Amino acid sequence: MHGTLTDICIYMINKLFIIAVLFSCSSCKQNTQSGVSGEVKKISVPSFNPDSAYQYTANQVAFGPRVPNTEAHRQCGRYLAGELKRFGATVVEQEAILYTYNNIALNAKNIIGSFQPENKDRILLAAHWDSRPFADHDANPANHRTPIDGANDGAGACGILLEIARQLSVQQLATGIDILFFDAEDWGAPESDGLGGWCLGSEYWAQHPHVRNYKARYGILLDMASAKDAVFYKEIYSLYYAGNIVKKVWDAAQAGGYGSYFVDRQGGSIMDDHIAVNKYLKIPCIDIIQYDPDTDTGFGHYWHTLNDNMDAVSKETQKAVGQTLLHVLFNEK
Ligand code: AHN
Ligand code: ZN
Repeated sequence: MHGTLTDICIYMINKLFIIAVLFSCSSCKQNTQSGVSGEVKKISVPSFNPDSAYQYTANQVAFGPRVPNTEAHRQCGRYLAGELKRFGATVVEQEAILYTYNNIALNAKNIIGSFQPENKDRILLAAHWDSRPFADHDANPANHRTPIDGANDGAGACGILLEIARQLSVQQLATGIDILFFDAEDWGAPESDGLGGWCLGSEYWAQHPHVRNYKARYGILLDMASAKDAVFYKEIYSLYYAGNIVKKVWDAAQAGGYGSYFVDRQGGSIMDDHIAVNKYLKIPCIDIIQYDPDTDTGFGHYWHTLNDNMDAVSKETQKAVGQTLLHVLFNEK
């Protein structure tokens, strides 16, 4: 095929073009992909800003514990919906009265921000926005009925997703994105009262999605994804329902230099908001959730204690998770 001077020149020009593309952007991370025709396609992954994510986290915590039926909860709900709108999403506030394990009626609200709502091809990103009404794992039993800040367990994951929403207001994707803030995840029964009562908002949404016949390629749930030195093990239900998505996300983390956060180990099986999405809607959905092998529960030491405050949140972890999500989304075809 080669041999003539013209052939060699074209070959050289092609090579120089590829080299030029590879080195053309220093401020953003770029990958290249060769299409079937041999042309080089640029993929630029935006840079996740952890200062923004941290600020969105702090703003939620500043309302006070976001326990359903409280003023802080109502105010934070308004804040989250307002931010999604500010970033150009179409917002649905899905209200429902949901009953706790001990039969308290909660005025719950799932908040859904949709980018390109008309696009049938979608990806779902989710986190719970409520915080736990009782610090039942606090070292001091006097705190066992005190509501928690839920800086990690709630606000941090929503902060990461708000920063993703901001990025989507700057740079559109080919895929439609739904950012779903589930309510009433964390009113599960304290161990002394028996089990159950978790994930009420996601159970409701998965059985009454905000649009008829809702479908997405896949879903990614974040929960406790912001703590200092957090490590993410591969959660067992996620592997069972959506092993290929676990692989996609863990590979993206590796490629972005965040392999020390996303380790190639199996974690626990966690009852969380991804279960209803898999079970009722059959949308393969994973849970990115911190696993701590050094605690009895497998959750971080701050879990369901009064120490789950802003001091437990790390910008580095938020960057690792947020950048990995952007890497996944912006490499989708
Ligand atoms: C259980 O403890 C059964 N699930 C944990 C779900 C959870 C609580 N995520 C955050 N807080
Ligand atoms: Zn919790």
